[in-house]
Amino acid sequence: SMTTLFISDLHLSADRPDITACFLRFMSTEARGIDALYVLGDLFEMWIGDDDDSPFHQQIKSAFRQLTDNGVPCYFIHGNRDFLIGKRFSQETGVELLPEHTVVDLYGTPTLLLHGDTLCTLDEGYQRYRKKVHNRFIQWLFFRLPLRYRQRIGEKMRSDSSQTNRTKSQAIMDVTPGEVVHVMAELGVNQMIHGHTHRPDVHTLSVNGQDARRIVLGDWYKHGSVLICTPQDCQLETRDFQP
Ligand code: OKV
Ligand code: MN
Repeated sequence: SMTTLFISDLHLSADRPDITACFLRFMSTEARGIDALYVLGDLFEMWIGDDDDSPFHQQIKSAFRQLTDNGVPCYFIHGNRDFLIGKRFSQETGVELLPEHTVVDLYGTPTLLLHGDTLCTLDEGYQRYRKKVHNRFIQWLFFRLPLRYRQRIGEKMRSDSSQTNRTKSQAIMDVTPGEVVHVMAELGVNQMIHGHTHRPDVHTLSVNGQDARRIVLGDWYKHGSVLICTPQDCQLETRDFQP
């Protein structure tokens, strides 16, 4: 108690039972009895609709249901991979979906929570793609397709994208420093927590002449990664897949 946990970029999939096991252990041990759990996007490697009800998805959903039934509030902000998570997922899990930029009071500090992909403004190709797949009419068309077609489209788009990303520079794929300051100033916060870049770190910066802090969450590719916040401080930690 008096602890809030933040995770992101787990990229859960049936192909990575090691990540899934680490996540399920996290949910049934250290996430129990905390003040709140925030998932800041890319919980799943892909999401093509809440109607994809595989045993794998059922297992993940029941882990959230168990936590929320036990009184731990769980919140989710969409990532660039699982932006189609919707109302049905929320109802089945008890997880509350939050807007893409959300300010919360973190033990007295107004804190902006977001996935982080919107900060990567130099990646113009990605931002153009994002605008298309976030368009409500395009999503309406996509959802009219049978699940199997949507799965096949997802697989194709993922293999095309891994080709594209190999040729993009690290600077383009990281956040734009000016955009960070702009968004924080606009929302009047001096603390921000996000994921997406897979570069866990705590950055200090200046916003309108005030000291500010940007905490970047880590991914779950080689080990689990969690941000532990108490009224005293916030700490980035890792968790071994095979303890
Ligand atoms: C998620 C990413 C695949 C990046 C497609 C309309 C359209 C939604 C979709 C299909 C793909 C999500 C939902 C996936 C993220 C990729 C490839 C790159 C960079 C349409 C609405 F266009 F077909 F009409 N998609 N899936 N990528 O497989 O989960 O984030 S996904
Ligand atoms: Mn991401």
